[in-house]
Amino acid sequence: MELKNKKVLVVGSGISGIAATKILGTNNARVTLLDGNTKLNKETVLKQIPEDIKADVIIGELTKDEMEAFDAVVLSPGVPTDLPFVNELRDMGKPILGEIELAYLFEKGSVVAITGTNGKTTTTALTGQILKAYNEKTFVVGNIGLPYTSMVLETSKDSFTVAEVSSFQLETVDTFKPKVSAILNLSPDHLNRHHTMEAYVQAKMNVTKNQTAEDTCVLNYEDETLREFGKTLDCKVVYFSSERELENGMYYKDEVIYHAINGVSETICNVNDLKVLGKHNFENVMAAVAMAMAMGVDQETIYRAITSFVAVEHRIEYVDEINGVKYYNDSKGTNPDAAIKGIQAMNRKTVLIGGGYNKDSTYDEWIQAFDGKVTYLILLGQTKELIAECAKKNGFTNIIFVDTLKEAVEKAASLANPGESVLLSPACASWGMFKNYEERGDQFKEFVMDMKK
Ligand code: UMA
Repeated sequence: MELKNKKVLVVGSGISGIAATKILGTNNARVTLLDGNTKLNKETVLKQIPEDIKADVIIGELTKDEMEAFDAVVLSPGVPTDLPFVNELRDMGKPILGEIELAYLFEKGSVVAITGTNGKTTTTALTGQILKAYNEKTFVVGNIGLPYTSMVLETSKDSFTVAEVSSFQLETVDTFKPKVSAILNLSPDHLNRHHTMEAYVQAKMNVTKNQTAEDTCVLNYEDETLREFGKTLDCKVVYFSSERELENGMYYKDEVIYHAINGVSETICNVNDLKVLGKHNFENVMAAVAMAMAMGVDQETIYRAITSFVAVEHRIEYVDEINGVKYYNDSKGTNPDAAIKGIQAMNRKTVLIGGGYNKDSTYDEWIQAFDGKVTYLILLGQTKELIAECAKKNGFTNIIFVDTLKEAVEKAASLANPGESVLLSPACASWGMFKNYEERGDQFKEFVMDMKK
């Protein structure tokens, strides 16, 4: 798509929208940056755009005439694709691109794209670490927190881009064609945005949309939908399993990760050599190794990279021990499935802090995973009543409501006995109370550390 001198509307002035504005401006498109949050100040938004880039900023809504003037529209991931004004723009025949698709128009190297409900960030970081050890020109971008458009101009024929791609971002891909993709797992998430599980799964599957015979897709064999989906793909498929031996692919058995070809297995590593814990992390490692192999990385480089990899921030992250109580930050536990992994990783009695933004999730399985381990559930945010109701229904009644995260940490500290843990693993997004899960996790760590002073 030729963007020079085209009038492009960018929707959303978060990190994606600003990065998209910059790349469009650099390529001589005429950009209008729109943000629907009327609390924003136009001048503050303008300040984030470099002076040499000419862009208009509109806060609020567009008129029909304003809409007519655009040649194309770029949506930030957080902007629902079925908003009335987006539908109107689509009906007017305007091409609607996501920020990932926009970046891909400038991609010169090979792309590895990772999606799934949980484990994306860890797997992306790990795959990035392996590929970087093999090829210095490796960029790690996307949902992990660095917009793809902010790096893509640095790509070259021999570079690798490892992109974490969310269902939001995959809704709007068109020509995006990763050389290697992975779908790690599927469980209900973001249903307020996608409305149905089918639509959510379809968005995730879009990662393979343009892959052909020379490309590879890595899939979790233990997810029935993904197992069946693999059979329908034109590209090469590599499965991984943490439950059974595979004839072909990666599998985990008796503390060892293997790679099998036609029934002949070779050892990749013993999981005791890894610095990450839990079966869900072994799955992430298997997926990362499979992707690295598909990118041509040798086993020695893979082994060195996976055994030196440490867990990513905000994912079951150990904070400190105060008065015999261990504090863990799992702010990245933004849906029930992820939060279940958080509880499963605890090996002591735990005071759990949960609740946040309502994504229309159901919490029964999460509560059932408490399994006698959770002593108290401290709840905050929009979902607190909803979760409390669900907990009571499932027989868990040690519930405390708080208004702020600070209050939650103080309350947790007063309830946890020496030898126990306090875990922030909310099972909900942070939005509404925090900018993002990183801010929530950072504040949690700060409040914990304050108690040491
Ligand atoms: N906005 C509108 N109209 C709307 C919705 C939002 O104008 O209808 C505006 C908001 O007022 C705000 C801006 O859009 O000013 C925010 O845009 P955004 O929500 O797309 O956020 P960004 O800061 O651009 O960050 C996005 C991703 N955010 C979301 O998908 C919600 C980040 O993923 C990602 O790291 C970043 O792009 C870089 O690619 C975060 C996330 O929470 C981590 N992702 C979800 C998840 O992991 O579960 C999908």
